[in-house]
Amino acid sequence: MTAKSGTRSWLIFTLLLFWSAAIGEARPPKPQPKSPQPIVRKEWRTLTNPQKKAYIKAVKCILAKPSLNSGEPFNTTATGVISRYDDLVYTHIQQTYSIHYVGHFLAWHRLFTATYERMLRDECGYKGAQPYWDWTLDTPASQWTQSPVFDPVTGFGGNGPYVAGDPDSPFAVPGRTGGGCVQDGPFAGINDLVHLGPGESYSYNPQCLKRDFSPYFAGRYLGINQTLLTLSQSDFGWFNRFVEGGPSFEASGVHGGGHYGVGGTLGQMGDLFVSPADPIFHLHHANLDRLWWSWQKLDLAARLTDISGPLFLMDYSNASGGNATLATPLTVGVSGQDVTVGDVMDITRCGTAGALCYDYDNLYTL
Ligand SMILES: [Cu+2]
Repeated sequence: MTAKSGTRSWLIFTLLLFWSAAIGEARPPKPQPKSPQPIVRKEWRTLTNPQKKAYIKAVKCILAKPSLNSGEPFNTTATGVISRYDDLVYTHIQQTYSIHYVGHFLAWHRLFTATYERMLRDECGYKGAQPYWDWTLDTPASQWTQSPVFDPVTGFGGNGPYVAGDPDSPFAVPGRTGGGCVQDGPFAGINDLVHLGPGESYSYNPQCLKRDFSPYFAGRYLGINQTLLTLSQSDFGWFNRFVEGGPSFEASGVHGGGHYGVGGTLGQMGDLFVSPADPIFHLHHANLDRLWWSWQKLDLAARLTDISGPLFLMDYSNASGGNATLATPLTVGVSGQDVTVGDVMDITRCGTAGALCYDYDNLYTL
């Protein structure tokens, strides 16, 4: 063999090698890219202690990350919007009148808590799913304060000390027992944990986290009977009204049960505007979302598109406008892309832009 023919056969060999590589012969098939699988939300008390710790650590991380609401054209009066956590509280305050007592109440809050879950994971390295709080397990009233969710070591801490108020005030939540700063747990002793509120105020107002437990209220509105009565409603309009209840304490549903059972009159959870300032908010709303998904799953084919209820606050007779539809827009401000109600009807959709991708480990059943 001459040197020249040796070079040529090497060239042919190399070409053959490339050719066989190009058509993929003698190689294991390339794995197909997997479609994303829903992450699974679990009840707080079923998490292991390290999982609980990891969640609280991620919450503290979001509380410390700088806000994305900065520069023009951001509202210069909103000086209380400092952290990523505040970004969510702020958008809730801004929209309070248009996301409560409306047909898209559950859809908006589903998006809101999923956005928080995504922030914990993408911005703070949290590996789990958003936990939910099945409050039916903490009723009757006599069991309320013993909830593992309020545990000082493995939970969110408990009640504030009693602060007297006028029992005849229209804002006096029946059975309230606290009202001061939380005394234990991961959020105790922080005098500027909350930057916004009370009510609609956006200007910097450093406050502690306050709770004003009403075990009576929780026992009355968060029991399994009330929950299953809600689940048994045959159309979305009635289901939603059972969840939200009416504006008076007496007419509360499970939604108000959690808010006033924890926040009473003086705690953030009892404040319609600034309630997301208490990290328990998202565990409560995850369970309301789980209740909605439980309801949807009872007749999924029909209920993936069943939406109704007013576009405007308590406009149940449609005097001011029409009803929410699948096309009704939803926004969480700087923290996520704008979507529609139709985009959040299926929590397990995954894959497409703006779609949700989570599930629950178990559901309520009738
Ligand atoms: Cu809300």
